Amino acid sequence: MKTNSKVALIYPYFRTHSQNELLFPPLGAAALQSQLRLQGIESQIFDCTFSSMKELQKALLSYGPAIAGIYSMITMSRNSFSIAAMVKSLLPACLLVAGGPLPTLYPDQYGREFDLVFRGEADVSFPCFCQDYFDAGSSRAQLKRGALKNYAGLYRSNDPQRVSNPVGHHSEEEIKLFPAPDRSSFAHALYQKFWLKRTGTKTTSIITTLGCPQTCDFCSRPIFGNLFRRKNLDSVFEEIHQIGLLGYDNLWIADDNFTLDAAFLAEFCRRMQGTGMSWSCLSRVTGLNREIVDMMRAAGCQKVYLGLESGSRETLALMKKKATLEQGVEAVNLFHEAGIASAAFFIVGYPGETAASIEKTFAFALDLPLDEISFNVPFPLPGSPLFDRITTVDQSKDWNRENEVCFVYKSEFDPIYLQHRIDQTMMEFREKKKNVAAFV
Ligand code: B12
Ligand code: SF4
Repeated sequence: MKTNSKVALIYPYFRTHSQNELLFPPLGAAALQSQLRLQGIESQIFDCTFSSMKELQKALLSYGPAIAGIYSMITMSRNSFSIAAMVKSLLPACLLVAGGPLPTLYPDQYGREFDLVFRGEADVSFPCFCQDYFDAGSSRAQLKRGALKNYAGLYRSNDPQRVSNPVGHHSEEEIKLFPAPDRSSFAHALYQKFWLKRTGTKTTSIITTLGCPQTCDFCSRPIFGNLFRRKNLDSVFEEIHQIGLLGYDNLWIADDNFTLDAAFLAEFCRRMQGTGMSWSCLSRVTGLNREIVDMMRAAGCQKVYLGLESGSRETLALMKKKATLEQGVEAVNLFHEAGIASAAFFIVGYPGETAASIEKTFAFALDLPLDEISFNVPFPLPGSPLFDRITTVDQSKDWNRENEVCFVYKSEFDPIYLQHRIDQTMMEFREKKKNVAAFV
């Protein structure tokens, strides 16, 4: 009898329809799917974005996987656990595996409900494990402790069979040989419909570099960490070509800090010219100058997302941002003058800041020629230095929606007042933009 050797990769995000919602196909699942297929393993992605729990249930029953791999992150933990419970009751023989940012940070919590957890970058370890599991007959009884030692980042919590393998990062040389993420099974028409309605472009995400060497206090980089690595630009441009064939005309570059390596950025910009595709990216405010910014514009860059974070020097120091207010102002002006739209993220209510410094942030945001602004209260992301410092984090609280103004720890600031001031500032910002548009 042929053993079942099918892998289901489940991305447990169901649309929230919140106004901050941004929809992108999950690149982690796409990366794993291409690696699994390279090894000849049958797999299917179940992207829940446009689906419902009922539809997922029906689709999983009909597919009948031997392994169900479920992604999880801070806004999706409840969904991940509900889906795991559903798989357990409907497909009891199916091996449950968790991966992604939150299982990486809380392997024990996930290990109680899942058979196994893969921490960190799972491009090589997870497909290798799947192959060995199938070769051994797809049975839980085969999961001997000794054999499980071979897979980087693998974690199993049940004593005395506990396994906790070290988490590693793939080297730049390895990454340069990885296949492009397999985007073939996503609902591209629905993603494009969403983006056309929202921005008039057909946007999708891409990753060209991994990791960020900075150490901002509030940031957690659970998967790619501090080690900065570049993909092979030949492969990146083959991926961009494929993305174009799927009907997209705009890229949302999801790298932690796309402008970090000036030589890589320059080569990217050179090759981007003539593709007819526009793009946006995340950038720090440091290391920029007019030449770089003009080059980005000539290559089709339409928007940058900047982590300005605060209008107060003292608060920037608390956040260990290693960027000055002046550098923030200069970056915004450079992009503005080059005709690249800029969107800025701010955090208000940082532990240790004052009511006066919060007001400085609101004033700073209104003063700059920015095209979009957004404010958040600090969210101590597990894995960040901020999280380690705050002792009053309520572990049972997580986000269910993007950008909620809700403290998950005992803060000295009143969230109702902050929400009120955020709403006022947003209203002032919209008014200012209207007046500028009328003047122009
Ligand atoms: C793109 C992105 C988004 C996009 C789109 C998400 C999407 N559909 O992919 C948008 C803009 C919508 C977004 C929004 C948010 N995001 Co976001 N996002 C990212 C970002 C920058 C890249 C994700 C990505 O594509 N990575 C590339 C792929 C290849 O990596 P990966 O998904 O991690 O997959 C690897 C492993 O995790 C693992 N793996 C993945 N899936 C599985 C499954 C199994 C079974 C296994 C075994 C392994 C495994 O293997 C993969 C290959 O190595 C990451 C930061 C980062 N650099 O990773 C943050 C990140 C995931 N986001 C984060 C956050 C906090 C948010 C928001 C809550 C922010 C906010 N203020 O609203 C929202 C919530 C969105 C929501 N939908 O609920 C955090 C999560 C932290 C946490 N502890 O959970 C991260 C890590 C950023 C950070 N530094 O804090 N995000
Ligand atoms: S906030 Fe940005 S610059 Fe700072 S550590 Fe995180 S990814 Fe790097």
